[in-house]
Amino acid sequence: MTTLRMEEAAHAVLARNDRGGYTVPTDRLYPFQWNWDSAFVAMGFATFDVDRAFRELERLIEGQWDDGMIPHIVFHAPSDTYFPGPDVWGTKHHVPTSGITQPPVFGMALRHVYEAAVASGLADAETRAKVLFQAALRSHRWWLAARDPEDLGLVSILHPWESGSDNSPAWDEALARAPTTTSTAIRRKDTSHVNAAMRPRDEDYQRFIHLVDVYRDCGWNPKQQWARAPFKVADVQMTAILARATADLMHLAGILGSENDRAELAQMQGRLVNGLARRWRPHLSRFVSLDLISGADIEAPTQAGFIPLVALALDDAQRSAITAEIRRWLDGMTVGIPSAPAFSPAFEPKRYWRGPVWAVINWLIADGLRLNGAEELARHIEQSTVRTIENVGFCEYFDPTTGEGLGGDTFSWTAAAYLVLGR
Ligand code: 2M8
Repeated sequence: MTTLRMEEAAHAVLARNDRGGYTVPTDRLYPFQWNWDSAFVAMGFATFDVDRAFRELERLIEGQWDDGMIPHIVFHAPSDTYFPGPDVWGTKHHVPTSGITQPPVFGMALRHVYEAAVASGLADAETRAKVLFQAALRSHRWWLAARDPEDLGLVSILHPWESGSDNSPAWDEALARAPTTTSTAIRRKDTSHVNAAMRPRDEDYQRFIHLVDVYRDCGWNPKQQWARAPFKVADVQMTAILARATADLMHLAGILGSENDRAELAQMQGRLVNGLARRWRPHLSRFVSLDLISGADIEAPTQAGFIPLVALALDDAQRSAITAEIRRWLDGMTVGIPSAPAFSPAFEPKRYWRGPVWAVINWLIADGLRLNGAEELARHIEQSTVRTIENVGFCEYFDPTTGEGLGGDTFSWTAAAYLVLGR
């Protein structure tokens, strides 16, 4: 297909997954609105329809909680093709939602969409962006209060689903402490849509649902959850995305907020950048998350170790070490960056977040490399992502060893990544 035909095909994927101002990740497998998927999708829409891009973000914050949290799933309309649905979460929000969150790409998306709207002359851009700016600011306040109560300069996940990298090898040790017993009956639907060999294992689901049971029993109260959490990881991927989104909001504060908002964001950003900078490990040439229950570094190699590129200005030694490490992970692969490298004992090239390549991860890492002056490697990653999508379609993820498309097809965030990275 020509590039133009592929762009039309990407628009068609987004149109097909549109459920009325919000976009499902893909039909049946994920029939609701997901938090970070929608942020990426909004940036994809911004390449051709800024009004619809705003709508995506506006619909997401319909699910925002009073305390500021933006949930990881908003259940706008019922569907029985996904587990766990709203009954399992039991959050009692007026729009049904899950009770956990996901990476706050929202602030990055807001800047991207707002700038595209201004460039295209959208009449109500500022009014709409102001509402979204306040929602983003409230959610960042929630992050620091609820998920960094000990002032580490790092925000924590209490559930692997929050990371977006559900069954990443990074969580293996920490998740093994969560029991496999559940009070909720587990009725997986994912394995009826997608080959079970490409999905998390049953044991992972048992632990995932055990955690949901614990937090539901806390009445979704952040303080109680923090005190009782059997899984608590200060995650460098999450912190980096939050720090970057905070910088993007600071940039917008001059137009969309007040001087106080800007000062508050600057203070948050300083705290996060300092916390993140302390997670660099020279002997690994990447950043590492911290298991707050054991107190140990999480050294298992995963893509998360490179995500701080989006938020930090690395020094020369760090920059050459991290780029060499990324090149090592790409070595021998048909397409990179693998979510776990081929040299890792945990590497499974077809199993979800244990090896496959994800277009949105490449998007973030390429963006961070460019910010850090590694233009050539950034370009290489973007182009190989675009070529892979052209070869096999808008798949959920890709086998790094073969370039094969895996998981769900006609996937929204892959279409959005194509539109943004292909420009
Ligand atoms: C995957 O996660 C959901 C749970 O949130 C699932 O497997 O049921 C992850 O890839 C996550 O990052 C993504 O946001 C979601 C929807 O695409 O699917």
